[in-house]
Amino acid sequence: TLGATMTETTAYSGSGLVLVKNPHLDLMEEDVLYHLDLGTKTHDLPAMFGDIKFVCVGGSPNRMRAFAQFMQRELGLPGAGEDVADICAGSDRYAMYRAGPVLSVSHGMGIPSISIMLHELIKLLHHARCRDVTIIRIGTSGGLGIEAGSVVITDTAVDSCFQPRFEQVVLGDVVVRSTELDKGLAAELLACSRDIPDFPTLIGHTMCTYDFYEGQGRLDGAFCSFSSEKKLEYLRRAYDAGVRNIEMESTAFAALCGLCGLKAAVVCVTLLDRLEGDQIRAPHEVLWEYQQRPQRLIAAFIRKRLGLC
Ligand code: R2B
Ligand code: URA
Repeated sequence: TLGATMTETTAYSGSGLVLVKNPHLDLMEEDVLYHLDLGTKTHDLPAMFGDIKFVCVGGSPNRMRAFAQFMQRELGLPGAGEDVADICAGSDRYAMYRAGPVLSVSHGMGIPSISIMLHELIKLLHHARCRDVTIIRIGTSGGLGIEAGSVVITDTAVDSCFQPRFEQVVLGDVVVRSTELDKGLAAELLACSRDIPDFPTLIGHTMCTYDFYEGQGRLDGAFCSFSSEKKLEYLRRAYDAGVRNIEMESTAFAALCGLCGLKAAVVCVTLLDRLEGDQIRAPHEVLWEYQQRPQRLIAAFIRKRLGLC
């Protein structure tokens, strides 16, 4: 049986530094960021990353490389059009690229994968003494009652019971963490979307699940234990609770970034409307263009923040 429940909430960093709330870290002579193939003794992290102001994370390594190349062009940086180097090339778990003040990192699929990456990324930002970092997850999702290709900016990440919480078992106890995201940042992103008229952008709740198939109410997995009616009843309840899209990382992302005082946002494109089906049938070119949409919005946001437009 599970033990007591604790609740932890979002932190505020007045200094703009990343708050790593772990007393053990200070006692360590060296910190090896194993899955990133980086470390405090092997790399000069302040020199490599000290000036990073924007961190963008997304599931796929190739998409995050494409995003870094796109940002290189958008920011008019030297070397635009050339290849970018994978900073984590020594690890085949995650990929990391940089374009000026922008770091682009892949996180794989699902909460366990993004959690491991975030622990090491947050420590990296701490060791590098980065200040005033904004972190954004750009991803894909299934939409709820909205046109495929719409971009959803998350106001609140909720779990499969539509609650704004991230639960994790620590030493046998359930630790509950808040999944609040930065409201000001979400509003700023929505304002940027007004200058990109070619696709709809909206603010809504994002539901985060532990599975793509049964966990998201799909009928087309290898197993399914419910009827089509039950599925639609669940998805409509989610819609009525304010959920506009479904993905697999947002609660952990919001909770871990919130705990260390990082200003965080989640911006995902929807690949289909889950009230209309389960399978993703759009052609590759269409899906490829959909995946550009969050990237275009974030590029506009970063350019605006840097005073480039
Ligand atoms: C969105 O897309 C992936 C599943 O296809 C998952 O990582 C997510 O959150
Ligand atoms: N990613 C998800 O998690 N769900 C979808 O339906 C599409 C992409």
